[in-house]
Amino acid sequence: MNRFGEARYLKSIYNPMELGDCEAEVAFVGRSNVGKSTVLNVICGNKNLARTSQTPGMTRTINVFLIGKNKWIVDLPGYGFAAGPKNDLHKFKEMIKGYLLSRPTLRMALMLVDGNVGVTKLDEHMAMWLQLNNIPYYVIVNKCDKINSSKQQNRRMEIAHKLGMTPEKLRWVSAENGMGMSALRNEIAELLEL
Ligand SMILES: Nc1nc2c(ncn2[C@@H]2O[C@H](COP(=O)(O)OP(=O)(O)OP(=O)(O)O)[C@@H](O)[C@H]2O)c(=O)[nH]1
Ligand SMILES: [Mg+2]
Repeated sequence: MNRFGEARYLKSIYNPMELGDCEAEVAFVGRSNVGKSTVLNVICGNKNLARTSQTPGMTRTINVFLIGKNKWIVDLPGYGFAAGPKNDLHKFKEMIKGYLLSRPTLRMALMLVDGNVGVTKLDEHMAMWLQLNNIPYYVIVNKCDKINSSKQQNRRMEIAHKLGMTPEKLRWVSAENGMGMSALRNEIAELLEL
């Protein structure tokens, strides 16, 4: 049975140390505007759950969504957002890393990459940092609807290569047309033991 429909907003936190405990959690990480909040909404079948925007820098706190008694899906601010006060960049970075390093219940970081933009330096750094810190992660390529079908094969190889993984390991999705979403939903259900 699909329990994502019952997901609801729980809280927004600035300081990861104040998050409190849960039973199990997964978290969306990735560049600003890559579609983290949108994918979360599609997974839960509720487009009003997390706030999304065409402009980067929408999510500015650690936002927690609750499923069941005590399982979380966490939406993080994006990295690499350069507009706004310079201090914000540093603040977001600290928030994201502080969160990722302090959660023993984190089952998987769901790292989104923009299929149309490809892998940026910041994405490479994040993947390396996750590896260095032994944080398990999936790479999910979003916005696949924007990739010309003739370019898909090359893009796949290129993204995999830059992140040092085999192409088969990439998850290929689109929040726009729903591609890959039910498979991803099933994987998250398994990770959280829903
Ligand atoms: N074409 C297309 N657009 C998408 C897709 N997923 C998200 N978007 C759009 O991308 C924009 C950014 O989406 P958000 O979900 O707000 O991105 P985010 O990663 O949460 O951004 P921050 O909160 O700023 O870090 C919105 O205009 C979405 O509608 C997709 O699969 N395809
Ligand atoms: Mg967001």
